[in-house]
Amino acid sequence: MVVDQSAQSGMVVALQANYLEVELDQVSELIPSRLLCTRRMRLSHRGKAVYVGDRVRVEAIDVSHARAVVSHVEPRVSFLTRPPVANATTVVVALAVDQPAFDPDQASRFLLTAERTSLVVQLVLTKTDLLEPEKLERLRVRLQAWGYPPLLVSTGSGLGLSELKQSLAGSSLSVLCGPSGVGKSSLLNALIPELDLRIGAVSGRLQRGRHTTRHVELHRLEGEARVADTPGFNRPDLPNDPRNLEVLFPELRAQLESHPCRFRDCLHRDEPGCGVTRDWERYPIYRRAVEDLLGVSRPSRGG
Ligand SMILES: Nc1nc2c(ncn2[C@@H]2O[C@H](COP(=O)(O)OP(=O)(O)O)[C@@H](O)[C@H]2O)c(=O)[nH]1
Ligand SMILES: [Mg+2]
Ligand SMILES: [Zn+2]
Repeated sequence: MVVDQSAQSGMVVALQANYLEVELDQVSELIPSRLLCTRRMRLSHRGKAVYVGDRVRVEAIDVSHARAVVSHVEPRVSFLTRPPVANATTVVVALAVDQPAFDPDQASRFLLTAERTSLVVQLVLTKTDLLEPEKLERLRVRLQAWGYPPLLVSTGSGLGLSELKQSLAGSSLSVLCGPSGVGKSSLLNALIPELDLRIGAVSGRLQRGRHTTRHVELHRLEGEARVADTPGFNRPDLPNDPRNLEVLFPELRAQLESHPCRFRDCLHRDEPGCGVTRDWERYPIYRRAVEDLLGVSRPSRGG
C-alpha cells in the first residue's frame, strides 16, 4: 500500500456506518478524489461528531485503497438538524404544481422549516408541464405574494432546468427538500446525469432499507457547488416563542419593515390598534401557528 503523509482538505459527502466519505478539494492524478475515512482517535474521544457537509483535514492517505483518516474538523458556518447537514448555504424547497396537488398548508410547513434555518430560501415549482399556462401563472403570482418568487421547472418539458442549475451553482451547498413525489430525485438526475438516483413515488433507497436512518448525501454540480437530496426535513420545526413566528413569513416581515407594529410584543391577532393587515393569503396560517404555540384549543374539524 502507498501511504501519502501529506494532509489534504476536503468535504464529508456521505456517512457510511462508522466511515466518512470525503471528497478532496484538490484533484490529483496520484490520489483518488473520494476517500473512505475513519476518525482520528482524538476526534472520537472528544465526542466530536462529524457530519455531512463538514470541511475536514485528512491524513495518512492510503492511495491504493482510497482510505484515509480525518484528523481535524473546521468550524461550521451553519448546521441543520433533522437531517444533520453542516455548512449549508441555501435551502431549496421543491413543491409540485400537481401530483401531488399543491397544498398551501403543506407548502407552508416546508417553508417555515426552511425559514427556521436562517439560510437563503429558494422555492422551486416542479412538474409545471402538468398545469395549463394561465393556472401556472396564477400560482406563480400567488407564491410571489407569499414572498417566494418561484423557479418554474419540469423534467418532463425541460423548462427552467438551466436556470435551476445556475441558481444552485451560485451557492456552495444547497439542501433540497420537499414532499415525497414532487420530483426531487428526477431533478437531480436531470442536472447531474451520471447520478442515476432511483425515481418513484417514494424514495427507493429508503424503501430498500439500506439506510433506515435519515440519510443525506452530497452531490457535486459544476465547480465547487454541491447539493444535498434530503429524504426527510418535513416536520415543521417551529420556535417555542410565538413572537418569533413573524420573521418566518417573508410577506409579514416585509410589511413590518415598512410599517412596524407599534406594540413591541404584539402577536398580530386581535390586539386593538395592531398595525398588521389581515388581507394576505397566509394570515390564517400565521394565526393558526401562533395559536398552536400558545396552546389555544380550537374546535376540531368535523366535530
Ligand atoms: N409530469 C411530470 N412528472 C414528473 C416530473 N418530474 C418527476 N415526475 C414524476 O414524479 C414521480 C416522483 O418523482 P421523484 O423524482 O422520485 O420524486 P421525489 O420523491 O421528490 O424524489 C415519478 O413518477 C416521476 O416520473 C415532471 O417534471 N413532470
Ligand atoms: Mg427522491
Ligand atoms: Zn401587531
